Amino acid sequence: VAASAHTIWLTGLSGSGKSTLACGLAARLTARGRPCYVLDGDQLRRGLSRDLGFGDLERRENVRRAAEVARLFNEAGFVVLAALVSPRRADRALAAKIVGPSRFVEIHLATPLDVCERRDVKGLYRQARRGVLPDFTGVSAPYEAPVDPDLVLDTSRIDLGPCIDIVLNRIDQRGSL
Ligand code: GGZ
Repeated sequence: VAASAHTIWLTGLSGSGKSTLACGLAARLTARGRPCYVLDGDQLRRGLSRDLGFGDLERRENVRRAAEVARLFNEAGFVVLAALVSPRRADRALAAKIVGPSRFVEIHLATPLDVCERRDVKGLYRQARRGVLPDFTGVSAPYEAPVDPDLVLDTSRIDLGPCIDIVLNRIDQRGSL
């Protein structure tokens, strides 16, 4: 079991659809009888990464911790659906190294900034534009798009159901399930 457990790493802006896709994938994998675990940056920051902010170094540490947790779950046989903004290329490379490159599937949720901002589910973009929330990815902090991701998805153009199918097909092809 453990040998086939992968980490599906979803990277993208706040509001790009990472958590929704991670949960949708988890539901479908569970229905297939695959043990899986959703690792959500927003949730991690309420516990394991409670001490971390959003500066470059602290994001790097947050990503590192998430990757270490992903590795443990993979070793226990769980497919991990990781949903972290993880805006830096170098930090995602570190995550891949920790998880193991052969087990790491990188998916870029490339939903355009203006769409994410219009969704503004939590009102964070509004706060970021007003200058109340500093270092906000896409507004006042950088997002480095993956150079060679396994998949790129724009959730403003593809509905959740088809997105889930595309990801599952891609990882089936890779022999990752
Ligand atoms: C980016 C922020 C910030 C700043 C709070 N920049 O859409 P959300 O709300 O639920 O997901 C975002 C989450 C980002 O945490 P991550 O652990 O995924 O980030 S990273 O991988 O960069 O460490 C967002 C919210 O926290 N949030 N402030 N300044 N996102």
